[in-house]
Amino acid sequence: MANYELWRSDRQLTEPLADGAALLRGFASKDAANLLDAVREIAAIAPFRHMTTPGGYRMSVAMTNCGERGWVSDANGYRYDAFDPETGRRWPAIPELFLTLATGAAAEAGFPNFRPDACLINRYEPGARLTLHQDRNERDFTQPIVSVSLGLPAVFLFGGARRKDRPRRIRIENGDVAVWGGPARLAFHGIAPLAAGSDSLAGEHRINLTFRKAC
Ligand SMILES: O=C(O)CCC(=O)C(=O)O
Ligand SMILES: [Mn+2]
Repeated sequence: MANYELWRSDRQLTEPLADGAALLRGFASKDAANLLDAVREIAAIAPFRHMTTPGGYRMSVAMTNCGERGWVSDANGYRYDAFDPETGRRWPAIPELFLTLATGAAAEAGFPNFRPDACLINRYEPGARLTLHQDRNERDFTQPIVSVSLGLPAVFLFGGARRKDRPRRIRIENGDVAVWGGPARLAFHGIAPLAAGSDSLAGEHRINLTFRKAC
């Protein structure tokens, strides 16, 4: 761990994105294989599915969840639910490795009291995208968002508090972790259409873990 800290601080891999937001380059790199194994175990219980927006569109990103609450979208709206609507069962628990990573990244970015109870798992295939949006279905906006990238690289769009604020385009890779909270908690963000590629661990996918305190 000490070497790892040194390696990170040596290369100054924390990139500020905005007041309250930072990109921790490579923060999850050493855990990537174990994180992806855990994602496979979760998906065996709560399968990836393409949810529908309240407006009736099929989302291009496939999703599942772990945690006390899971983020879901359907004709009734966006919300957090303790039960997986596909299986009728509770979502799998958040693995210890996920919690250690998420709370460690939050602390590194200046949020030492992060207590996530929800982890949305996004799976992108080439062409899949997430349009600019705010994460605002949570109750407590004093808690940050921690977002972990695994597998294929992507272009992260990070804007401001208004939809019309032009977003920065930032290339993010396997192991990068973005954290936003405080004055940046409601920043608009998204993912540009994923480019085709092949990753040694995740194949033709990008996997994203988004940790939140939902309730
Ligand atoms: O895939 C990402 O990096 C972003 C995911 C996201 O913004 C979300 O799930 O709300
Ligand atoms: Mn989001």
